[in-house]
Amino acid sequence: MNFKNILVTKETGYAVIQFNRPDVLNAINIKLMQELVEALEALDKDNDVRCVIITGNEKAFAAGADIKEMAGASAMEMLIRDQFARWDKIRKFKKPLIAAVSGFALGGGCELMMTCDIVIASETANIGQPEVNIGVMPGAGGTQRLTRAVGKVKTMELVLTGKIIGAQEALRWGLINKVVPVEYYLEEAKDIAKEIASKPPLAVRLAKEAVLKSFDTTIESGLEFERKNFYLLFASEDQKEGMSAFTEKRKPAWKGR
Ligand code: DAK
Repeated sequence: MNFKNILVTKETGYAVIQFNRPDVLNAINIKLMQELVEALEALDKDNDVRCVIITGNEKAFAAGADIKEMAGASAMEMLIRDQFARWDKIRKFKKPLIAAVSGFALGGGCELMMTCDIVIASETANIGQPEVNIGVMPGAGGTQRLTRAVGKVKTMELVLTGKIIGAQEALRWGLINKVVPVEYYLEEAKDIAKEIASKPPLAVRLAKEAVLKSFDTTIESGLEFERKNFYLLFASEDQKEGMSAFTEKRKPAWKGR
C-alpha cells in the first residue's frame, strides 16, 4: 500500500497505521482520511490481519481535523464535500482497532481515538475536545462517545471549556485502558494486538460487533443480538476446535472458519 499521509506496516497477525503529517501534529485533512479509510478497507479484507493499531508519533496522535483546510468553507460546502462521511466507515471496521496514543489527541484526534476499541496511552498524552476555542463544537462523535465513556458532567467540562486532560486523568475517567512510559506505548499496543491475533478471528469479530451494538440499542435487543452471535459461532470450525482442544488438553489451532 502506497500512501503519503499515513504509513502502513504489516506484522505477523496485525498491521500498524501511522499518521504521517508530523509538521502539523498529524492534523487530519481530507487526503489523510481518504487514505486511512482505503487502508482500513483493504486490511478488513486481508485474512492475515486480525487487528489494527492506529498511531501517530510521540508528539501527536492527531491534533484534530485540519483547521486550515476547513477554515474558509461554507456550511453548504461542508455538506456537499461530505468529507466526514468517511468517519462512519472507520466505525464499521470489523476487526479490533487499538489506538496507541502519545502527545496530542484533540478534537477529531480524540474522536478517532474513541472510535478505537482499546486505547493505550503514553504518560505524555494530552486529550480533549477543544473545538469550542475555534468557534465550533465536536462533530465526529465527541458529544456522544465521550458522554457514554465518561458521563455527562465530565463531557460538559471538556466540551464547554476546551480543557485538555493528561493521560492519568483520562485513565481515572475510564477513557483509556492503560498508561505507560512514552518509550513503550507502541510496544504495549503491539503486545495486545499479538494477543488478539492469537484468538479465533470469528469469535473476536462477532464479540466486537455485539459490544458495539450495546451503544445503539435497548438492553433487551442487545441481549438478543449477543445470543444470536453466540449461537452463530457454533457454525464455525473454530468453535469445534476450541472446545475439543479444551477437552483434549491441547492448544487449539484456529482456522478462521
Ligand atoms: N489543523 C491544522 N494545523 C494544525 C492543527 C490542526 N488541528 N494543530 C496544529 N497544527 C499545526 C500548527 O498550525 C503549526 O503549523 P505551522 O504554524 O508550524 O505551520 C504546527 O501544527 C505545530 O503546532 P503549534 O505550533 O501550534 O504547536 P504547539 O505545541 O504550540 O501547540 C496545540 C500544540 C495542539 C496545542 C495547538 O497546535 C493547537 O491548539 N492545535 C489545534 C487543536 C484543535 O483545536 N483541534 C480541534 C480541531 S477541530 C467531523 C469530524 C471531525 C471534526 C469535526 C466534524 N464530522 C464527521 C462532521 C473535527 C474537528 C476538529 O478536530
